[in-house]
Amino acid sequence: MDSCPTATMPPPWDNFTGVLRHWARPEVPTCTSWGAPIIWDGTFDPHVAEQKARRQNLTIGLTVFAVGRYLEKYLEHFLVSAEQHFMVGQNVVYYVFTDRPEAVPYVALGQARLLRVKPVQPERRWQDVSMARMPTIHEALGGQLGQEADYVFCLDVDQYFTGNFGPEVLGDLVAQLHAWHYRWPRWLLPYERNKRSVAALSLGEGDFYYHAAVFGGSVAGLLKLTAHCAISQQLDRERGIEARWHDESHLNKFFWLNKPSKLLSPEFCWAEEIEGKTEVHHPRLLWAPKEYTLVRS
Ligand code: 2GW
Ligand code: MN
Repeated sequence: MDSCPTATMPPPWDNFTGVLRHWARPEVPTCTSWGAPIIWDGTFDPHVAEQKARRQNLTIGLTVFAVGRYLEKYLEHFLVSAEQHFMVGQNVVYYVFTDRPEAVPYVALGQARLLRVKPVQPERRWQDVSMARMPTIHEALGGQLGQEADYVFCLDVDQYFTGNFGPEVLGDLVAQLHAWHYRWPRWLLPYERNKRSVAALSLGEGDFYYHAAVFGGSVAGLLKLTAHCAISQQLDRERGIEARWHDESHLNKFFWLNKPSKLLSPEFCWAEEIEGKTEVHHPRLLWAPKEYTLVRS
């Protein structure tokens, strides 16, 4: 078996990837200082991961929120592309959270795939729409979602799949490297710096900057993550402060305190407008274009 050069303990990740081929991508970091793999195209065998997941008869949840205008604008493309690329051949359950259940588009689903629509309150401020996802996901994990799924991925809706997004991404706590920031020195990363916020990290803290558009894990791992973020957001609110990047700031604090067991390369959440990054071989999920004037008004 391959091992992480810096790991002091047996790495927790060979369950799904089989052998992680570090040598396949010598130009990028494929292992963190605490021994978690960073999944780049070419470092895993998708068939090994798929067969392992099939043998375990896993069910994988996918949560997505489509509130207000984001429903018409993004949800259909998100779901249609997920049917083509997300956990193909596995048992999948989509949880679509929306303020307008009746407006959810019909999307034909493959075998062993189902979609549940869950009503949520529309929040007045978009920052609250984004942050309200943490307590809502937490509650779902404590109920039906937590009972029917083994692993869950929680995604922004303003993106679409363009390549295979399979069981190689599964792990107890999975974090996404942010496409804009993955090469930046850590003191420049856009963490919350105000010490009054629960999300604050000092200049010497932080491992990577993680993107809240994609995170995942086991039900137990995500119960812990969503509880941390929901409680921290509430504490900040009681003090009259809001972290710089809302739920994403609290997520970054959580992953500083609780190291992710697996990291996804920016190929798993890529922005097409970023140019000249030859290490990005195979984008699997792309940011959809934003029309700020339309949706943020
Ligand atoms: C959000 C901003 C402005 C106007 C509307 C909305 C909005 C968000 C909305 O009207 N309806 C809605 O369902 N949302 C949900 O919140 C949707 O699932 C969306 O993907 C998610 C986050 O909002 P988004 O995608 O506009 O924020 P980004 O792409 O700038 O996201 C990053 O930063 C956010 C915090 O500011 C979150 O942490 C997000 O996870 C990050 O990717
Ligand atoms: Mn987004």
